[in-house]
Amino acid sequence: MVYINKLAEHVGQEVTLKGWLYNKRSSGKLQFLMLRDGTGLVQCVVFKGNVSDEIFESAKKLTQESSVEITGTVKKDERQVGGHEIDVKELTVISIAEEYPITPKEHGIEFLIDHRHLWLRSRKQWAIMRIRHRIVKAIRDFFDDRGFVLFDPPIITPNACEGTSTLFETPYFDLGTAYLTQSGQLYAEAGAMALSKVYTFGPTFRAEKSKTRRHLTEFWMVEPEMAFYNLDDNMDLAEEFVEYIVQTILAERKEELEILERDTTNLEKVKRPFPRVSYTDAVEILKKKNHAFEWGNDFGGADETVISEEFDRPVMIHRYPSEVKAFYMKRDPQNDKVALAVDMIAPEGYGEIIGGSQREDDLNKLLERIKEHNLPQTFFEWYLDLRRYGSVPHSGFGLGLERTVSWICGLDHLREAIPFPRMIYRNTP
Ligand code: NSS
Repeated sequence: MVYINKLAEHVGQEVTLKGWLYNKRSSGKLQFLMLRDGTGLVQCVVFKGNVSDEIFESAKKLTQESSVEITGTVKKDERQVGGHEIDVKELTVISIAEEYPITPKEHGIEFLIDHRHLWLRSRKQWAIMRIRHRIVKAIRDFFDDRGFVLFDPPIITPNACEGTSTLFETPYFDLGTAYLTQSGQLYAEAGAMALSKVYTFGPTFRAEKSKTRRHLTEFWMVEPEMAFYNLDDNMDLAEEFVEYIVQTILAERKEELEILERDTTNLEKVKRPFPRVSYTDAVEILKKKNHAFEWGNDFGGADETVISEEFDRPVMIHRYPSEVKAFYMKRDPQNDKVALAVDMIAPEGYGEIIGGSQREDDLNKLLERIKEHNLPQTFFEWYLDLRRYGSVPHSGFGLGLERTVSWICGLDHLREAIPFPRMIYRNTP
């Protein structure tokens, strides 16, 4: 058996393909079967003069998404999808599909998501999943090649990391309530003290009440954490990382970006250095554009878009008011009102893709923060130990995988960036 994406190696040869009927046209003695096998599409031509009557008849009976085995000769033909065509000699039906719910006509988005298990077979979804996979590989290659160790944090945790309002609870035997992790960061900090540079990569959970196109309740996040990195080192790494992901996809997923009709002009500009502006200066940008905003608030999606329009590549906003940021962020020694935090905002209205910071490494200050945030100190004793036993400056960030996929693919909504999206009003299929 040969895969469609390897046909170039078999021009002039007879091959056997296995797959599904994507669509079909016929005219008299000819039937044109568009076959998909998960690696690509190829047109298979059934000519009445070349095959038995049985084969010609069984080709006629094939419905959309029927599974089939086809043997024929590979011809090079640049005009065809994928650049090849198959001259069919043999055809065996594996399974005739019932009437397929997804047809070439336009379907509403709710209908498509209800049929997500089938929708994934469509050309655009195929392209998105292949880009997602390549982004995941780029992420792992980037860190693996730079001496980072993959470090897997637990998913079941006893407490909150990013704020108590978005926790998913689960009963946990005699120990009461446990929570699904919102971020592996606190554990990654322990990892960095043991291994110097680590990254976590896995699903995280947030009971977000928001119904926006930028929120999922289950999403994947990659979180590098580095001992002896300050905020500037952290930003250097973040921009190198995002440049690497985008440039890798532009180089290696051209066909998929074309299928998605992604205009890549803006992606091509994603090169270091990225602009860096302080939160305070970003507020000034908003004011200059007559966009009502008060210093001290967190930016919403609309604010982020207005700020990012000032720049032609991702922008890093640093030093946010400490009040709106998490308890573990270090305050700026030059100005106690701001935290050594950084968010990276993607261009084209895609919003925040990275959130990170330098961490508070002073035991007493961290204890104060835990009290201010009304967090139960007993649960954080292990985390405080990291400051008791050889505390060092350290930093890290988290990049949301689906937001990155959505931006690079040019999608309208995060729900197409993950195989089976989980949102406030949807946990099926
Ligand atoms: O809340 S974050 O801004 N930061 C953290 O969780 C830190 N603990 C990361 C760290 O420093 N190690 O989330 C990080 C990113 C954010 O920029 C988004 O890209 C993504 O995670 N994110 C989400 N993606 C999809 N859906 C939701 N609900 C979501 N929330 C955050």
